[in-house]
Amino acid sequence: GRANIGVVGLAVMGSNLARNLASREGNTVAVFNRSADKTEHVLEAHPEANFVASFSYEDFAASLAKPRTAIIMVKAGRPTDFVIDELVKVFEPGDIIVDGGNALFTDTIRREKAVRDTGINFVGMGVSGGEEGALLGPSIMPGGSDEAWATLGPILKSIAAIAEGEPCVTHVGHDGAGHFVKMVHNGIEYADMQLIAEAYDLIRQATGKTPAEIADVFAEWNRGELESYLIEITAEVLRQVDAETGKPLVDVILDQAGAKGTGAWTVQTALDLGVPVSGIAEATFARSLSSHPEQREVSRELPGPSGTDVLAGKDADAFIEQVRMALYASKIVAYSQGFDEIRAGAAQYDWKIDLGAVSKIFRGGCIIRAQFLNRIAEAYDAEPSLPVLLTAPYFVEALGRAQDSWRDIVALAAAAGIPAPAFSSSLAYYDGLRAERLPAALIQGQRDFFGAHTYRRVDKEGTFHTLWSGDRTEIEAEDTH
Ligand code: NBP
Repeated sequence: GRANIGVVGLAVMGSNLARNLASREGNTVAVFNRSADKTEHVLEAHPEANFVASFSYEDFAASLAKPRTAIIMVKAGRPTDFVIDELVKVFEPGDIIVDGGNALFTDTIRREKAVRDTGINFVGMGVSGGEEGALLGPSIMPGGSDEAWATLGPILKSIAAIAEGEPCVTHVGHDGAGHFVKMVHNGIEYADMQLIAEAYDLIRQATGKTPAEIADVFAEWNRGELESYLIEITAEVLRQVDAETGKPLVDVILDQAGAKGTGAWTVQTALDLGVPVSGIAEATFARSLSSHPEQREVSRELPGPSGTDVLAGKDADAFIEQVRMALYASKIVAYSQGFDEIRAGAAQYDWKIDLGAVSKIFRGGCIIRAQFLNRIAEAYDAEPSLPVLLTAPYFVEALGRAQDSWRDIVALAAAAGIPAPAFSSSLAYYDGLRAERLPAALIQGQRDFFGAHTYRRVDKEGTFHTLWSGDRTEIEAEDTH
């Protein structure tokens, strides 16, 4: 019989997704890979799977029932364009091409437009959860048309992760909305990881506990409000002992963090949208800083704090609890900023994104899966147009509980000379939002001084300019800026 769904690209992600699809009742999965050896390998390794293999794009199209639905899982960028071009040649109007790779959302918007002109549906789909997620149930973020979703939805619901009885997939919005949300998911992931790393570093430096002992701290945290996949794996990593040296593995891993670019995309996009995702930005920059050994080498002798040792005589348990509070508060900020970027992206690109539904599909399958996301879902359920997530009652209460500890920890990190960029920038963001008056007023004055950029006043309507190089009287100006 003909296949009801197809997969192009049988590297790790594609082959696992194809196996996941084939494991569901009623699915026959058409598979195709540019190089035949990968296809043959997949067939040999998984004889039980209900696959129909093809070795050309023509045969692949012929093996699919209409309307044809195919998921592309190839390297993002040029390879994806190449495969789309080939599929467009052999598919027909009404068929559905899905890109499940890590595409930049602006590429997805461009591709969707181009493919739509042929009458074929194009769906950009974020897939999170890595290899294991693809096989056992990822978090899936499809964009594209309502028509495509009608066909695709039931298939995706059958392969997605399940969180509290609900499949971790929702039709995020049109064209590039799915890939946009996947991008921000990755940005939040960067922030969450950096915050955890800062918490570990502070505990280690302040209490002198070993990585294995700190693993116990994280395991304990994972039983409370911080419960999440990232906290769980942090305990695993910290507990790991290097077989070769007998040292904690974390002490033999080179301290230079890599990145594949989605954090940077999230920050670049946020800059364009004017959304202050400072936690994500700091996390991305912290990876960059770590990856410049030549700069770190020449900077090692820079003077550090000259005062007394602020870390001496700390009560370890009390300190750890303060760090936990600081981590929780900073995490609330990071997610609030990420969701703010999604909200702003939706406004800019005309997507109707249900932020509560997005938080729910993050609860399973993906890297940032956590209990915490239920709180976000509740916040948006209660107030769908909530302008700042962290002002939801639950978070206000949590921040109120945490903020004194958060301030202590940021102050202590600064006094001790321990970098905590994500902790401290999150706190600065929080205080920035809270501020009755911001020094932005002074900046407007400076801008007016050197560039006649004008300003508005607190006490009356209109736009004004001071004649700085003249008699310094104020005139009402045309609002041109
Ligand atoms: P890769 O990103 O390593 O891509 C390898 C696949 O791309 C192979 O099937 C290869 O075919 C195919 N390909 C290339 Br390269 N150029 C091609 C072309 N011109 N025409 C046709 N096929 C071409 O695979 P992956 O790690 O499985 O990831 C697949 C996608 O999923 C990527 O976009 C990735 O960013 C995304 N993703 C990955 C993860 C993860 O955890 N790894 C998670 C979420 C999303 P060949 O066998 O003939 O060379």
